[in-house]
Amino acid sequence: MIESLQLKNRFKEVFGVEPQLLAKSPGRINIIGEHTDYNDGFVLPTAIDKAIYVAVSKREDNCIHLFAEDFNQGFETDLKDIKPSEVAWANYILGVVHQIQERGKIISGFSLYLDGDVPLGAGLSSSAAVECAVGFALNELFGLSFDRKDIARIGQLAEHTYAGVKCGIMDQFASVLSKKDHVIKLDCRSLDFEYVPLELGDYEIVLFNTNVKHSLASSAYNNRRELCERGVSWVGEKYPQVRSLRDVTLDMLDEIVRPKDEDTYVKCKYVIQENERLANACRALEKGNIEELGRQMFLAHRALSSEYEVSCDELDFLVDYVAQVPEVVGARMMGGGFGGCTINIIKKGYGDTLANQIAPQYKEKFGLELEVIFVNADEGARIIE
Ligand code: GAF
Repeated sequence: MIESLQLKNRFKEVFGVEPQLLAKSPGRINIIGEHTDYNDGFVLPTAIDKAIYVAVSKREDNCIHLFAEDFNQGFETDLKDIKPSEVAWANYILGVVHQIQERGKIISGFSLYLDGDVPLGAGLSSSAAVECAVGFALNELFGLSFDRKDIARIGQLAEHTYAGVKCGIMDQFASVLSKKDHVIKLDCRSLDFEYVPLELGDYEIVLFNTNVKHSLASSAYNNRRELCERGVSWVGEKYPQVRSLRDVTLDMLDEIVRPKDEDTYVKCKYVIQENERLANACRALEKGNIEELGRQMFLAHRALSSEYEVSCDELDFLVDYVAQVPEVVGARMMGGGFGGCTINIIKKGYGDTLANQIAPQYKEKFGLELEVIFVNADEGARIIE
């Protein structure tokens, strides 16, 4: 957690004035339902108690002055000249400003300071947290009257246009709409959702960070999305009511997609079955059957690895390892894939012992440090003061 006083002091040091407003928006975890969001499917995420913090104040002119603590770097531009930049971190903010302008809202210049404790590149959606913290803060600062769903959508489109990742809505939605100690069962087609209590009994969630950051992750992500869309367009030629994989059955895939292309078939099938696993997992969670919830997570991992092919050796090693450990009931890779964290459902208090057991073997095999991260399900974006 980052203290308000620290944010205010740093803002003043960097920009020479007091901030008018402090806001935060968290990173997220997802229990199950991966790569389903951009296919109009279901997801089961929640925000975590690690967030991106922003401090902002209006300026007298039309300039934007930004400063990112993690990079110890500033960035300046004019509101009349908002375009993608070479400075990667600034794009998440510029993309949000661009989306606000696209919606015909007038804002003046501002200074914005950014800090946070969401580990970067760990698959905990620090980028969505930046977009949502910025969207949330500017909405309040300039009285733009966006609701929380608008802010999530603005963040998602910023990611599409300024970061080049054609992501779904899950990460931004979780960052702004989560409720403490609950997960969100989100229908990514209608954006209807319900809060499901995250009651794990004798178990708790522990993340293992592979510390792998795959440079091809965004192109592979966009490729998976294209394969899904291709499958939908083939099925749609015969069944015009079909708009997304949400409307596609396994029979339709067998009939139409499989004869055309096996790889597209396997990817589409994964998505349909992942929605089924999520439904099973949700029922199990609601009944307090944590063993069954965990079993669905292991199944999901296997499919993500061998069918959707978005895992990597490091993630597979960690999931295979814990699958042999009686204190672990479920584990899988989490998020877009190719690195980041595994999410594990572990007997309370056993996370550190297990991490200490795995870390030396992990280091020996991959030359990387294994990091253990404890998280709690927290509420979404908020104004701090
Ligand atoms: C990334 C994306 F940003 C999400 O929209 C989602 O598709 C996820 O990968 C995979 O489930 O986090």
